[in-house]
Amino acid sequence: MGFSERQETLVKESWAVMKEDIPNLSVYLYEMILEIAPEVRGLFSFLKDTNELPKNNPKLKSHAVKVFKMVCEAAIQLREKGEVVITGSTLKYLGSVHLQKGIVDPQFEVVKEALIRTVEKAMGEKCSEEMKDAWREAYDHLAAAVKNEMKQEA
Ligand code: HEM
Ligand code: ISQ
Repeated sequence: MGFSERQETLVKESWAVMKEDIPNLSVYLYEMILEIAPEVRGLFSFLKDTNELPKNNPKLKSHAVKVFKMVCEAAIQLREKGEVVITGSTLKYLGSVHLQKGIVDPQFEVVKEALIRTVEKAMGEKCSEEMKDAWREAYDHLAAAVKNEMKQEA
């Protein structure tokens, strides 16, 4: 099943809302990740030496924003081309960062679940199963591209 225009719209619509609340939502994304999988704390340079979330850390925010934006970008590409294409050097870089950190497949599921909870939090009652599925699908394709690159580099 392809990615429909409606799905693309759902992702874009929610991202437009999420953008207005980046400081809170980026912290929330990490909170959800750590709630589901506390053991990943040690992987993040800005979390490993603290027991809390350094809310004003620029890296914390910028990484989360990149993840949100990349999933949104993936939705647009899926609709336009039927696949996710991350430009050459970005994909190589992401592959090497995650390979070096030793990220494994189940952790991609953790991030997906945390992302969906963040969409729910942002959208409140405007969130629907259809909207969450659109995010899930876009994320899965993006994650597949990153995992594939990790395999190439391993
Ligand atoms: C770093 C994206 C999945 C853990 C990064 C960076 C980006 C990114 C953009 C920042 C690179 C930089 O600017 O230096 C993504 C995307 C993912 C994904 C798009 C899925 C599609 C995951 C997963 C984990 C993870 C599943 C596991 C918990 C990390 C860690 C870093 C990182 C530990 C390094 C953070 C630091 O200490 O600076 N990722 N990531 N990522 N990612 Fe991911
Ligand atoms: C994945 N990689 C890097 C940073 C992240 C921040 C929040 C959620 C997932 C992430």
